[in-house]
Amino acid sequence: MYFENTKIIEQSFVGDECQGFLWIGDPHLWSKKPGRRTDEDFAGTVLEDMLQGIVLCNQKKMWPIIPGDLLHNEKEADIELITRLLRLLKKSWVPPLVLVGNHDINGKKIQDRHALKILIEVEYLIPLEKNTLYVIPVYDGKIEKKVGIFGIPYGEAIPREIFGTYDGNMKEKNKFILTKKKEFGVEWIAMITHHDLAFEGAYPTSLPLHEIIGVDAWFNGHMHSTKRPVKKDTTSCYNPGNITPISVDLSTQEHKIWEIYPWTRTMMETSDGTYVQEIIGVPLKYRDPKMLFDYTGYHVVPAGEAQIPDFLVEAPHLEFVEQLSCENNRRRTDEAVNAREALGLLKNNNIEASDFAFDYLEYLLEKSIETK
Ligand SMILES: [Mn+2]
Repeated sequence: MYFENTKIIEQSFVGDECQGFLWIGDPHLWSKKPGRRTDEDFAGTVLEDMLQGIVLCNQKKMWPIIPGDLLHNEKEADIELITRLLRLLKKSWVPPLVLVGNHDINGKKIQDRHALKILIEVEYLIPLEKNTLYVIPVYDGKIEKKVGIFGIPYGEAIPREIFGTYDGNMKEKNKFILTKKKEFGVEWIAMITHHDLAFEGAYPTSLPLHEIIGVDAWFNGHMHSTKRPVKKDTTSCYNPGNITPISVDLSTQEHKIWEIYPWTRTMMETSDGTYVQEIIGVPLKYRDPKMLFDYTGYHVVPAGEAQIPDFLVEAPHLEFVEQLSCENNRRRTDEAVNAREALGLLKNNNIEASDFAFDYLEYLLEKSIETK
């Protein structure tokens, strides 16, 4: 049972006010700016997008969820940025729930040297940690119902069940889940992850989606493009996408924040024609994609038509090179796009950017070794 040693923390200080949750995907707040962004003040743009989310949360009494990568660089040490972020978080009616993403930290565990830790320490953020289930009362009409919410930080294994496995038929399984939820004092359970998952059009080595017995809704950050939901037996899987585009390939995606109402009976279609509970996308302030990025020298090459450089073809014994060389595998990943953007900066002889590019390349290489 995944929830064997799980701490249950009741967040009852909101009384019967909370109406639902709001998804504020991967902000990537940074005191510098990603390679091709043209903003005078990139952090200001991201904070403005986040503020739209916080204002909506305050109006509608929704609990903000930040599914990882609140910060773009784990070495972030810009006091001005932290001050501006604190000023924003102070405006929220409740401290946002936050998951640790791959950009927030270096290594597996969040530590005192990470900027994110300051915000958790002063209780402006509530960390979604391993083995912790937050129980939040969420109002449904006139009735208060309890929602359970927990997170799996980046790099941690995703469970198949939370209350133990069950092999009986569907009806018996549902009864088992219901009984277990009652024991934990919740009626609906959401899990937040920050992983590469096999939604439509995702990277081929991404993790498969599957039922997690006991989890009603599985929400994933990390992948910045909006994917259609997927239904896996009793678990609905969502990948809503992030708020501010940091790479050119997502410049034209309509960036949204997403309202999540655990008790809604309104449904939305999945990628295979089944139905899951609806989440509602609220578009952020429109910014012309042509103004957001510098497209100088940028050529959009459709997947499959790109030429593999000779030096890559000559090194086929490396698995990541094989992956790059395989036409079907030529898809974007968050890390690869960022590495490419960072390398763009490196070419301009920017020392700080070269550190960043080096870190990314090291990370990519480590990742390709891990998947062997
Ligand atoms: Mn991200």
